[in-house]
Amino acid sequence: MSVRGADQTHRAYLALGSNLGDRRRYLQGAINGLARADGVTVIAVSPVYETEPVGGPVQDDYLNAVVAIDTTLDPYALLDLAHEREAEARRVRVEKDGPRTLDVDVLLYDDVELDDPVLTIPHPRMWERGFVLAPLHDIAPDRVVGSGTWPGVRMASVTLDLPPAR
Ligand code: GSY
Repeated sequence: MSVRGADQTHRAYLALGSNLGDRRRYLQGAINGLARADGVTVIAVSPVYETEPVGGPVQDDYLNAVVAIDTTLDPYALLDLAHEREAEARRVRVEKDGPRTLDVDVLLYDDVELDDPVLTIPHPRMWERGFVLAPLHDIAPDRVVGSGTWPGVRMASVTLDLPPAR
């Protein structure tokens, strides 16, 4: 991977998901928290989708969305920031692929390809996940190959807001 100078801005896409508690509040809290971080500007927030759980135990449906950011953070610092947002939502890892207050995944970072034990970009399972592709297609159609309709994914009745300007 090569990432240019620290002040260079990179376009990244993050997937957000929640299926526990006040799902919309967790997603909006994550977006606002990302926007508060140094070196991050939230550029776009997708529509929200209500989605059937993929994998794991029987559990409630998720709300999923994707955000586009411009960032001077490198991919690893961005991953740390994603984990901080999950911790802020008091996410507890009880069961693999089980219900969660908040999941934040780094999907894309410019056209960087990265595969090591800490981080894989593009996200290795994103191309088979309608709950990622539908909202990503809405805000970055050029980054998605496909029809724009995916099974188990329907538009939710809630929306998310762009965060307040800093
Ligand atoms: O990988 C993200 C967490 N997750 C999800 C999700 O966000 N949405 C849906 N529909 N299913 C999921 N399974 C897992 S694990």
